[in-house]
Amino acid sequence: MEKKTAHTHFSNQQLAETFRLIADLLEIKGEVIYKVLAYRKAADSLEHMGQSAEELWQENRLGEIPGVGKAISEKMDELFSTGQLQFLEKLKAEVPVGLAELLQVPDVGPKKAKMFWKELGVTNVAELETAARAGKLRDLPGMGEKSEARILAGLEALSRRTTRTPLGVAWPFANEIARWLGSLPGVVAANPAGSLRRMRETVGDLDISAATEDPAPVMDAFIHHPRVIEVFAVGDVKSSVEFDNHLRAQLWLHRPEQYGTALLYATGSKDHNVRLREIAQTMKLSLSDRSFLQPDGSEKFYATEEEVYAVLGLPWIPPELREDRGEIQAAKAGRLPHLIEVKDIVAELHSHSTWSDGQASILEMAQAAQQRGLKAIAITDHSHSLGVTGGMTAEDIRARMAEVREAQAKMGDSFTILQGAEVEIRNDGRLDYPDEVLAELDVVIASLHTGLRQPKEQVTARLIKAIQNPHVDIIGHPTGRLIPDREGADLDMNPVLQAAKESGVALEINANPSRLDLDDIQSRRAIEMGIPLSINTDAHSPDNLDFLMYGVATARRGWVEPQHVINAWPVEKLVQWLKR
Ligand code: DGT
Ligand code: CA
Ligand code: ZN
Repeated sequence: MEKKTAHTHFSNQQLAETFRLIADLLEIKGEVIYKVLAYRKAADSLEHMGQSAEELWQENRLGEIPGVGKAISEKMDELFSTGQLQFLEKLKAEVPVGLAELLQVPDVGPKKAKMFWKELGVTNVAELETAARAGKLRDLPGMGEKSEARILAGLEALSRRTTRTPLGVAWPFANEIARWLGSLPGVVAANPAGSLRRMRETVGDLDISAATEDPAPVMDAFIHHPRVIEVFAVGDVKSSVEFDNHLRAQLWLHRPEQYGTALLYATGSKDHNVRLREIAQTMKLSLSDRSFLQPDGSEKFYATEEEVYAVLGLPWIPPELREDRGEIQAAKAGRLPHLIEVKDIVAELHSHSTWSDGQASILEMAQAAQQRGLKAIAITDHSHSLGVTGGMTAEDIRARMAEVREAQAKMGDSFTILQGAEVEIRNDGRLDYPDEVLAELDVVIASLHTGLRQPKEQVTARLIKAIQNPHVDIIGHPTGRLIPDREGADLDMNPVLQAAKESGVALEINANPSRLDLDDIQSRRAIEMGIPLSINTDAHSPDNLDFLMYGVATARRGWVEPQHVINAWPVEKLVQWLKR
């Protein structure tokens, strides 16, 4: 059978966004909820399936997509065949399309969006902000000054979120694009640069550097990448585009002999580059994005970053340090830190199993950890007061011990399973378990999950009380922030760090890319004070163990070395420390 040809190409991501928009508009309109959910389910399937929906459509196989019934496959058929969707056009005429954005504002659901529209004529986020600032929301039914203030705070959070992308989203994507570039004919190297290579917790846009003798066909391929939806500028050296996930990217192309200088420049940070240029000037050299210009007007090119740094009398500086936070002085003095690496981590000390809200058994978690080269894992299921997670009672902990012992027997002597719990710090600073239960555990993590909005003094005192409990080993994700849109608790960090130092409690760098908590700067302060750190993934499934690289990257940005991190110590030393 002959394959169909599309009038317009749509990536899975674009189709998913179309169906999410339909779902949002229908929900605001007040359509029955099962129809709304059907569109969202189809959007999820499209995003998560490996195959292109367009290819399936060409072969009349849209019906094979899970969650896609007749109504939705007909809509995809119309989109591919005509580039348009009458149903959506009609819907947009009824419900202003800007209202869908309102649902992104924390605290605004479909009912409120509809009310703001019907009562105040608000049709988009900007108009909502104007109305909120003018104090017009507080008098609406079910609203008040407090809810108006929450919406304003939500609008601020949203503006932070829409301008920067979390590293956990950008990193896999940028590396996929760089790998693809690297595979094109004539490309000898391709690397993500910019803030992504420095592993900042969020990135503004992607900067990708590649080396080739023949830039034109590479640029051409780049701007025609199937996921590019807009091209802003095309040149021989630099192009800039937007991808279908709304990440913007610049590609910088240089000849291989200039690649070291080019990659260094594009990696930044700007402040780091400025310092390097100052050093060059003292040597009567001018450092550009491709070369050193000599006083006689000739240019010197370098293929590697090492050579560029060497000209400036410096050793190579790891990208995570390039923030002008003292790295150049340290490099000059030969005092760069020996930064921790993923391979230094020997134990995962924060993980969840089916005994709370994890998806895998204790044995499966242990096996996944061993496959990743680890020598130990602590299973730290939630305690019971965190109701939503199906946390453990004290009796559950005892029952779980049998499963741990069984799993340990299957794993053998070369891998250690530690009994642990992530214990809720209650609103008054007491822990969820009595001391005699805590005493039976190998690893006690104490974490805040609720009451994060308590006033500064109260939440600080609460955390310090937990730190001072002699059974606590680690404070999990200390501030409770979520990237990009939930600020952490309003902690007074100085007394918290002081208490951790005095009690010898470790602070966690939670490696989940939506936490990265402690952050880089707090981690650096902690190690400077001599506080032990622990880098953990907080895995709720075997796959989550792969978050480790993000936690290690945050630690590296905080100048952390292996000796600062308890789970980078040999297992015997770690176990000794846990018994202290
Ligand atoms: P971002 O995208 O906001 O997360 O941060 P970056 O660091 O990726 O910054 P971006 O995208 O504005 O620029 C990419 C790199 O280009 C940056 O890391 C350093 C370099 N760069 C940009 N503008 C300048 C500049 O004015 N002077 C110097 N020396 N370097 C620059
Ligand atoms: Ca950038
Ligand atoms: Zn956890």
